[in-house]
Formats: sequence, C-alpha cells, structure tokens
Amino acid sequence: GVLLLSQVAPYLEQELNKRYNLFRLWDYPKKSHFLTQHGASIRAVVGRSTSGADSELIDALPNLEIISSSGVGVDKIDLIKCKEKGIRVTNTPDVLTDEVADLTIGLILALLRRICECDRYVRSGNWKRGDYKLTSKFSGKTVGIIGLGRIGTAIAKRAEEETHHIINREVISALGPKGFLINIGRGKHVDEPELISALLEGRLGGAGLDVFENEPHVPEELLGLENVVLLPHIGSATVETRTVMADLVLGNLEAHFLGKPLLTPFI
Ligand code: 8YV
Repeated sequence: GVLLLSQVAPYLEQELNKRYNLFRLWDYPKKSHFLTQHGASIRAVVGRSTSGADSELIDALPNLEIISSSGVGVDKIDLIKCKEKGIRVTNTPDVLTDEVADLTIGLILALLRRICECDRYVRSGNWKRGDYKLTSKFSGKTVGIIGLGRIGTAIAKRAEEETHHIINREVISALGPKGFLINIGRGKHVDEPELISALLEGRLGGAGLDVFENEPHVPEELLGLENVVLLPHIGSATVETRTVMADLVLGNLEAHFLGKPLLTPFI
C-alpha cells in the first residue's frame, strides 16, 4: 500500500489511486488506529514538504521503503531515521525553481510598489479623495539572497539548524527602514517576533512573505500592516509546475518498485 499524508494536486492523487492501493491518512479520524491496522502494509509514503514524516510515523510503518515527497524541501522528514532504516527519500528539485523565482520577483514588486495596497485604494474609492503616496523603485536596488544552493545544502547537512532564525534582529537592523525582507523559503529562517517588532517600530521598510513559522497560522500583528504582502505558501503552486512535480513523485515510486535508479533521490 501507499500512504498519502496530506492533500496533493488532484492529478497526483488520481494517478496514485490508479496505480496503488492508496490510503489517505486524513480519512482516518484516529491516526493511531490507522497505523495499528494498516501500518505494516505500507511500503511507500507520499507527502508534501509541509507534511513531512517524523520518527513516530516512520517507526509505525515497519515495512516502509520509500518516501516520495512533492516539493523540494525535506526539512520536515526525519532524514537521520530514514538513513538508519535504509528508507529512500525523493523530492522534486529543479522543476519548481522558475516558479518560485518568478513569484519572488512578484512579491518584491508587490511590496516595493505597494501593488496590493494600491488595489485596495482603488476598490475602496479612495482614489477619488486624493493622491496616492509614492513608493520605492526596484530597478537598481541591491538584492541579497540567502538560500540553499548545492553548496548551501552541503553546509546545512554538516551543521543542522544552520538556517534557523538566520534572519535575526541583527540582519533585520542591517536591512533598516529602507530595506525589505522577502521570505519564499521556510518560515523558520526568520525570527518572526523580531520581524514583527521591527515592522511595528518602523525599523524595517516592509516584508513579502510566502511562508511563516507556524503555518497556516499568520501572526495577527502582520494582518493590519500595509507594508507587508502575505501569501499562503504558493511558491510552486501553478497547474504546470504541480503537474511536473506530480510526475516526478510518480516516477520515483515507479523506479523504486521496478528496482531502477531513483530519478531524484535525496538520500
Ligand atoms: C510545497 C515547498 O509546499 O517545494 C517545497 O519545498 O515548500 C512547496 O513546493 C509543496 O510541498 C508542494 O506540494
């Protein structure tokens, strides 16, 4: 059997259903009941970056061979446990890079040129009451990118938690009132309370956020701010990209069960 941990693109679920004996974890009100009843029959797990797979789940699936995850991030999968038990892990790298990079530029422009705020201004009829305030130019600005390329990943593997709260008070202060923070990676990279106080106190110009520390919770303080743009973790969420990601998830499972080399092994 294949266990689906959370909702994925309909296409992926349909294909999994056609090919395997598919169990959807959320169909079972009590996870523990499902695991006792069916745990031993599960050979593969499919999830997304946000669903992960912790050591408790892995231990409850004694015959698990592979975790095929839709998404590039594997930060919520207990990789040490997987290595110990010889469980393979695949993700969907590269195919979503364009999508996330495109949205990052979208977020930057939305934030600096205050596109969402301007839209609200027109809708509310305030345009008729006066001029809109001026915004910030993007062309020519310095852009700092903190990310996990091939080398960054190698470093992160050596030093776990290397990226936790990497954007702290010091970095935020360095950005300053004319600086903007975009987070399209992981919520935990940013010290959220520090970000909030910097925004409230005017020590940071603004923030464009696709991810949060405790999704889907978004801190109340952010909701009232005009100089933030808030997105519901949609970096890779287009029909085109999610379909290619789904094919990669399916391709990895198929390769595994045919005893062929995995297409995109993480471990
Ligand atoms: C997803 C992501 O949330 O790739 C990642 O790491 O965060 C996103 O693409 C998701 O897992 C897609 O299903």
